[in-house]
Parts: sequence; C-alpha cells; structure tokens
Amino acid sequence: MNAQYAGLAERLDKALLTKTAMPQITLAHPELPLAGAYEIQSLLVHRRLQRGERRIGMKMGLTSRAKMLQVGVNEMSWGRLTDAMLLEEGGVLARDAYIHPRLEPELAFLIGKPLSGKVTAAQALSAVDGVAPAMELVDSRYLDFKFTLNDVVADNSSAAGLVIGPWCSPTQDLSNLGVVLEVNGMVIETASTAAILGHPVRALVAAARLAAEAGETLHPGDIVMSGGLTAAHSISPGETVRATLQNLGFVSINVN
Ligand code: 0L1
Ligand code: MG
Repeated sequence: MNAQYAGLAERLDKALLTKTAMPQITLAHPELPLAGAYEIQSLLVHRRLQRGERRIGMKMGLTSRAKMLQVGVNEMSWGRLTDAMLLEEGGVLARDAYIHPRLEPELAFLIGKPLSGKVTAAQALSAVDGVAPAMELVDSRYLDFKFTLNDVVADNSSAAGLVIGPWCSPTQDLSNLGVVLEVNGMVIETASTAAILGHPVRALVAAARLAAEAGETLHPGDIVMSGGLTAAHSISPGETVRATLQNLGFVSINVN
C-alpha cells in the first residue's frame, strides 16, 4: 500500500467524521495521477467498511452538463455507495450532520444480474430489475466545495447520502423523461433524463466498464446512481426538497 495515499485517505476520512472541510489535496500534491486518486478513494471507503458499513453499489458523477458546469470539472467520475449513506424517503435529514450538503435529482438503477465490463445499452438494461426517482446528497470534504477531477475522485466523488423513491419497471422508455426539483413546493430546476449523456442508460454502461477496470462487478441488489440531472441545491433547515421524474413518481426529504 502506498503510505502517502493511505495518509491522504485518512485525512479525507477525518474531514468527513469531524465535518470539517480541508484544502484540496492536489494543492499539496499536484502530481497525483487519476489512478492514484481512485486508489485513495478505495482506501477511504475501505476505512468505512472496516467500521462496519456495507457496500451497496456505485454512483456515477458529473454525467450531465449541468453538473459539470456547476463544479467546473469536465470529466465523469465514479464513487462507492455504502448502507450508511441511505436516507429515509420522506424522512428527516439533519443539515448539521454534513459540511455543506447539496441535493440533486438522479435516476437510480437496481441491478438484477451481475454486470461488469464492456456492455451495450441493451445488455446493461437487461441486467436492471428496477428504476427509481432518487436524490443524491453530495457533500464535498474540500473547502468551498472546490476541487479538480482528481480531488473529487479521491473524496469518493463527494458521496454523502442517497434517498430512493418507488422502484418501477425498467421496461419503459427512459430516454427523455421530465425532471422537476422543488423546494417547499417551488420549482427550482427542471431537466430531462436525456441530460445524462443523452440517455441515462449510458451512465450504467459506463458504471459497468469502470467497475471492471477497478476489478469489481455490479451485483444483484446493487444500486447505481446516474449522476446529477441538474445543478445541486444547497440545503437549509426548514426545506422540503422533492424530485419528480416523469412516469416514475417522486422522492422527497425534509431538512432540519
Ligand atoms: O457535485 C459534486 O460534488 C461532484 C460529484 C458528484 C456529482 C454528480 O453526481 O453528478
Ligand atoms: Mg450525484
């Protein structure tokens, strides 16, 4: 194990546990390669698994132009999801449990058959048991939510939480479903599922390829998050945030 990478994973973990933002790691380590950033992510998530958390799937990040523009990073990233990140649909989310949390609407895939490697969109879809409206809670461990691709990759792609709505049949056309993000009943963002790489199944195709590159497989029961469909919303106490995906229903959470 690379001791420097282990030390950086420990710092990111401490930032998460103490809810204290830290400087971007690439400021001190501009030479960090992307593969090294993914190694740090793996070590970081390993620390969570050692604390008893269970792996539940994979998140894709920066798969839409809206998200790329918001954070100023132009390449896709991925991260690992654990059961400790699951938030109750319609439940309460404590703003204070995070550094600078943001919510974003996403499409969630429920994997029904093992999926890994270079697959077509049809093969990826045939491995899906369900799709659901979802929101991801992102909470960068870096000061001011500022990072480069390698910073955000090391930080598990800002993964902090996910809330999943009703699972629906994956047989419908997912290519261009309307998306609405509301805060206290007011529409703040709209999009189409086409915002994800032209068709959200492409996020799943990428997830299968990237999982294989990391020596991993998507297993039955895993959740794969598509990546944010719109810019993410910075949450404040007193807000009810709701994401609706056409034909699939909605998912909401209350912030206190
Ligand atoms: O917003 C961010 O912190 C970047 C990582 C995840 C973005 C996404 O889900 O698209
Ligand atoms: Mg996301």
